[in-house]
Amino acid sequence: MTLKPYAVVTGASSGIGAATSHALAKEGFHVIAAARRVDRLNALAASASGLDGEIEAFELDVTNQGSVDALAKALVGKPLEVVVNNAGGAFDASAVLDADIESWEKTYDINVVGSVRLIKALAPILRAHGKGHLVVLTSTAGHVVYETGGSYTAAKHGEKALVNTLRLELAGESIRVTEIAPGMVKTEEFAVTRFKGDAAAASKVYEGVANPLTAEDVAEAIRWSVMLPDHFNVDSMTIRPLAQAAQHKVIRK
Ligand code: 8X3
Repeated sequence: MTLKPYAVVTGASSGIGAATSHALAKEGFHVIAAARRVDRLNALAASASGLDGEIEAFELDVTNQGSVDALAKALVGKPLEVVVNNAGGAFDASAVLDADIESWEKTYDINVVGSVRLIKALAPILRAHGKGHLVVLTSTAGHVVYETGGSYTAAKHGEKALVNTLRLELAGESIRVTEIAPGMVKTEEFAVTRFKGDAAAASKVYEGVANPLTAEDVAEAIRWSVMLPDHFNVDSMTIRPLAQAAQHKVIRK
């Protein structure tokens, strides 16, 4: 029996990662949904029953080399075709001169170093399979900066640089490299984490905005770029709600 193509999605326990796992399982992938919170992953896996593909939970911490190595080991010999590097996040909303150094380190560690760690570990498996697709979730914060966004915008600019470097270095191989850069996406956790659990501050981000993007909207952009023919590479896709014409141009009613 031929195995279904495999896809790894990191940060899969909620939001964009969970929605992407679902979208790819619907397309027939065997999705390895990876994150730290296994209870959530198990619920996600159960929700995929009846789809063409399936979701398998895998406990992963992208800031831990041993954890990433264990994922790579589990995938040796598997037909891994897609890696969606989605684990990341913002952990403060402070001006640079008020910077909490540990928060900057954490932000860089998860968004940039964690991405390198994952991609470095899994690229040999894509190579062994003969073709593959690395999809990296950056952010419009990787394209422009804004006040009190320093730790996150710096990390996302770094992650974008990583993706662009990788595309140059993998040129000539059958591995596609795509950056998906969402703007305002309303998810359960992103803003709440950034504002350290302050739900009121988090909800202000989306106040009066008609239809911020959803996790499912972003998953659709990822799904579309993954399902394109192998010769068709989306280098970078910027997606925003209609109410957000630019980082600082948000229409609030
Ligand atoms: C999240 C988008 O505008 O909060 O990646 O930087 S923003």
